[in-house]
Amino acid sequence: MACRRFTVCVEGNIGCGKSSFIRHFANKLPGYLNVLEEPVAQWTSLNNNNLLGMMYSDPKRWCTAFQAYVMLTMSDGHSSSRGASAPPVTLLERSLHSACRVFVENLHKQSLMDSMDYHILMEWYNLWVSDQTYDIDVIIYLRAKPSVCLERVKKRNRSEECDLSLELLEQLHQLHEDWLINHKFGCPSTRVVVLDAEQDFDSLMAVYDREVLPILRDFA
Ligand code: DCP
Repeated sequence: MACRRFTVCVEGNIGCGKSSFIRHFANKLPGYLNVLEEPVAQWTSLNNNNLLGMMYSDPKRWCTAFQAYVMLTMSDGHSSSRGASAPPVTLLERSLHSACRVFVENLHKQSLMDSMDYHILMEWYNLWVSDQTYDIDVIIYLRAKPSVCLERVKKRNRSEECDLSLELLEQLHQLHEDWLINHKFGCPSTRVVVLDAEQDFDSLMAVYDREVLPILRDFA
């Protein structure tokens, strides 16, 4: 068991509360977990450019560059969870998989991403995931209605997301459902735990402790 690595990945719509979930368990199990928060800071400061902001301002021009960079930074995260000195349990916020199965898929579906760009990113994705480094043991899907996510996005007021629409959240919600509930695309994990992420913060953390701590502790 000493060499076996266990990877848990948190997925869900923008604003569903993935960061709070990750920080909660990082505080709860210090030393047990290799916690990898999503590298949003890297996306907003690439060579002094805010690529996330550029993608929202002009998606047709920048969405491929942005998603290619997201995939690269995510791939770094997956790899770091396999290092010899990494703790046995890694908790990832999002993954290379949701970048492709949800975001790239949606941009292409909405005709914002060119078909050639889409196929090239998918070829990179297929190459990456043929390696076990990108396997996930458990996916925790924080499921919340798009309207609830929108309220939270508005409340946190991230400047790049000031024009984020309910329509976009509905599209992304449907793709999470297609991927994790309806199994329309290949799923990188045999185990998907679906949690209702709509309650208030304190009730949520109590549910998360009850449902997720045993999964993490099983391996830690
Ligand atoms: N994003 C994107 N494409 C990706 C990953 C993220 O366009 N492949 C964008 C969507 C958001 C921002 O990056 O504007 C961060 O999105 P996440 O949902 O990954 O993270 P949040 O911080 O919104 O998560 P939560 O609110 O659940 O903590």
